Amino acid sequence: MIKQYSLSLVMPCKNEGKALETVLKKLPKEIDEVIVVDNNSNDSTKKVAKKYGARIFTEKRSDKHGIGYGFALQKGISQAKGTIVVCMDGDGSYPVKEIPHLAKTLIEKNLDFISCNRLPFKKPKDMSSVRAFGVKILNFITWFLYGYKINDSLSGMWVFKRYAFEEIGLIEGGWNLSLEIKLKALIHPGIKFSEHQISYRDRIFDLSKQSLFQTGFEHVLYLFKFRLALIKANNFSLGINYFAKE
Ligand SMILES: Nc1nc2c(ncn2[C@@H]2O[C@H](COP(=O)(O)OP(=O)(O)OP(=O)(O)O)[C@@H](O)[C@H]2O)c(=O)[nH]1
Ligand SMILES: [Mg+2]
Repeated sequence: MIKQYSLSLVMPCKNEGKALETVLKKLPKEIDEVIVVDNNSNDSTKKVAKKYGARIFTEKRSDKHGIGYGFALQKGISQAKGTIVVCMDGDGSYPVKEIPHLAKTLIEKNLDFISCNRLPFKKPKDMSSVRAFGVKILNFITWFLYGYKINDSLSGMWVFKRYAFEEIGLIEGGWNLSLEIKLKALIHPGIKFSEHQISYRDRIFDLSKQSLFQTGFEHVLYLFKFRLALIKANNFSLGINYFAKE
């Protein structure tokens, strides 16, 4: 609880047992509930989540590549009871201890949505150079197509007021949800969006299962498709006049 706002932390988890324990051990007292959305994990994910009193949900849907990241987040956020919702990976790469400060910033600056910016990195090993370059390309395409300057279009950590989620409506089931949630929050005239710097480190356990090039390609395609959909919906007001919203 911060001021009169309750806090829910939502984490999609697929085989993150070891990493999840390190996150839940450091949980700040201000967090009122933790939601873990599991997807057929065959490790200790559920056991660990239960040990720390998290609410556990199962989401079996996945996209054509077998990724259920977006579906898991949709499920988790829709079940959250907090007036402020925080989403992040359950792999220990995002800073759980920075949540109270981010939530305070959201409240005090009267914002609706904070996307947590990982760049620039303190140490080069915090993110591979291929991935960091990919993020910069996506940032550029976002600016080019939508007119918004964003530092980290692929951040997987967001802090937002629950009603913002109800306002924007999410549909992406795979990795594109990360772009979708930021774009929809950015372009929504009633949502005050901002980016805030966080510390970030590469995942601490297990090798990444991410297929960088396939995911990157899907992201580029998504950015173009979503822009086209806006044009078709006659949303021409969105253009290069709209620089960083804050
Ligand atoms: N429930 C569920 N969670 C998933 C699924 N795919 C990924 N996740 C979780 O979503 C979060 C983000 O996935 P990551 O594998 O960390 O993706 P990434 O951060 O791009 O890549 P690395 O951290 O380098 O592996 C993690 O907590 C995963 O466990 C899925 O299909 N279902
Ligand atoms: Mg990760």
